[in-house]
Amino acid sequence: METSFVLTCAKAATLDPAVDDGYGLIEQAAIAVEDGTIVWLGAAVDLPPKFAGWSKRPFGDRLLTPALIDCHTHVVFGGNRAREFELRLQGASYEEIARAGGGIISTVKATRQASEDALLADALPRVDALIAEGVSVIEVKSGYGLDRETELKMLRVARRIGRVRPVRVLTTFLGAHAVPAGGDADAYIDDICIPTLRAAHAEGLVDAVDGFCEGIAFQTAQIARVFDVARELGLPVKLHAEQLSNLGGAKLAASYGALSVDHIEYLDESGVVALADAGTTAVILPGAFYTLHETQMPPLDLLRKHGVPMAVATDCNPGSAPLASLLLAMNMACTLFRMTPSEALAGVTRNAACALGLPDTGVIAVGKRADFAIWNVQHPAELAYRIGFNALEQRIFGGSL
Ligand code: DI6
Ligand code: FE
Repeated sequence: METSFVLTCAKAATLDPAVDDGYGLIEQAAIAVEDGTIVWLGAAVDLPPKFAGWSKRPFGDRLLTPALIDCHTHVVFGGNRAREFELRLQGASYEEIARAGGGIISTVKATRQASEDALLADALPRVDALIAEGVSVIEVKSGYGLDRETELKMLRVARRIGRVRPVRVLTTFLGAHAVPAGGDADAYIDDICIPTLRAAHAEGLVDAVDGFCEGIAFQTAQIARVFDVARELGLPVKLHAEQLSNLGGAKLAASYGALSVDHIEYLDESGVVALADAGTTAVILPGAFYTLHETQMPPLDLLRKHGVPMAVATDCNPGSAPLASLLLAMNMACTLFRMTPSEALAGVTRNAACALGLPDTGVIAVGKRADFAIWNVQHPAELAYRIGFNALEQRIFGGSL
């Protein structure tokens, strides 16, 4: 395997924010890669002579973008919730099903029963679907265990995904996802969730800490106790916030310097300002909005007004977003929320990297990882425009063709 080469293509969308076309386009581009890292990029006619002898990888009339990043998933879980889908179609709401012991709690039961190998085998097809769309980084949350053993099992499975597939996996501890059946929320946080976080961290299984701040899950004061421990352990935080109501979760997360707040359909302007001040990324999850047939739209105009970066992710999970296509999530963000195609592409590349605190990927620039997606399209707007069509020609992962 050659470790240095020069890629050429008709167009590179670098996602360089300094270029004001929204895509950072370079026409007839060349990109020099050495040992998995970008060492030069620009117009092919300007390629410096020192790269002239390097082997060439011509991609003709193709479009090249950074490889995609799915910054919010729950791809590790047992079973599925197709029955609940049927109930919702008969009129039951997501909250009613959750309060009746269905919802997240039914997936918890299935996940506790599944072996590590079975969970991995179930997760891989979902991961493969994402990789097939040019994804190079996947965030994976725990949160369907709600006991020490199962939360650790989920995180070990997430780590294994990164060993058996050519994809980087970032793990997020989501012990504060739901109150176990028959349990007390405060006791669960103090006696199970926090000790489990410490154990998972000690085993090197946690890259970030998340929670579900919602009427059907946890209050801000309970999330704050988890975040205090995250801070003590030096772990970054993120939060499922203002998805079904506004409890002030985004402001709480911002006060901890959160990497991201996710969902945020009910976020108001004071919450948006808090995100802007903290440098927190807003993660937009149109798959859950679509699946739950929601009507409250996330405040995109306010996020734009205050300069909050927006990411887009699948939220791939068995209940509110059985979605394993990041391209479809981009299309939904545009069609449902009026995001522009360039915002959607930034949302699954540059801003998704910010949502994960990953400085080495998400844009095409010197010094970044050589993670690319090469598409059989003429213009980057085509990526969000098509529905149910994957135009990926090739993915390059860490310089490996
Ligand atoms: N918000 C979500 O969208 C998922 N979790 C969360 O906190 C839904 C999880 C599920 O319904 O299984
Ligand atoms: Fe989620």
